[in-house]
Amino acid sequence: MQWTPTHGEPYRPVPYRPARMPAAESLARAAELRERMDGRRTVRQFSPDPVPEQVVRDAVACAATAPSGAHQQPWTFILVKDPAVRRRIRRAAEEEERISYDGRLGEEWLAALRPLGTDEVKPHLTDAPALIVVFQQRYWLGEGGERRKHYYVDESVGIAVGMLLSALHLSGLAALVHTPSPMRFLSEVLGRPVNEKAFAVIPVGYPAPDCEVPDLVRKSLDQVLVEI
Ligand code: IYR
Repeated sequence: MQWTPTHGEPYRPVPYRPARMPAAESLARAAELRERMDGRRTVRQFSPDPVPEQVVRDAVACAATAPSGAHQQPWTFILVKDPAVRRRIRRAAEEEERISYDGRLGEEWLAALRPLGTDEVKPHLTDAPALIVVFQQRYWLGEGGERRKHYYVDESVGIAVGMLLSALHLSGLAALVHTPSPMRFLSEVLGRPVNEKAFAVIPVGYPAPDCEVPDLVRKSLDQVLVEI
């Protein structure tokens, strides 16, 4: 059934009866998933090798199953493969990032980034074979220009991006959440409508053969989970 925005009309309840997974299987799956997810790393050095495009489309389809405020699904994913467009994005991002790293971020922020060693040079934007540029739809825009506010847009799009990163990783692809700031140039380069605001640029591909990642340590479960 084709989705159309609802406005006050109640949904019709339909049965939801997924077969209950036996506990033993649940435990085994959870443990395996935990280990696989722990193997995910943010990658900044990409191989230019192409990726199976349908894997990326399927990962976006997974992301688009995310829950959202009032089921408004306030997201658009732009898959950029065209090298010329990726070069334009890189040029514009590096211009903004240069200003940011030259001081716009402020000393405290720059100090927080120093351990990662990031700077204004962003080769991943042109090395990775694909970019997924995620836009949030701040409001719904009808064809006649009518507007309807969207709710919990940051939360909804954040959840969708988390699901996207999980799907990409579990399908064997590496990714980076890149947030050039300010991101307005992305709307211009990609010709997006006024109701959409760029949220993140996600290069997708395989790690370069000489890829390195920082030896960072994750917080333990004890540190992040409080059980009451
Ligand atoms: N957007 C900049 C700066 C940056 C900010 C944070 I917070 C990071 O975790 C990493 C980078 C950049 O992409 O370099």
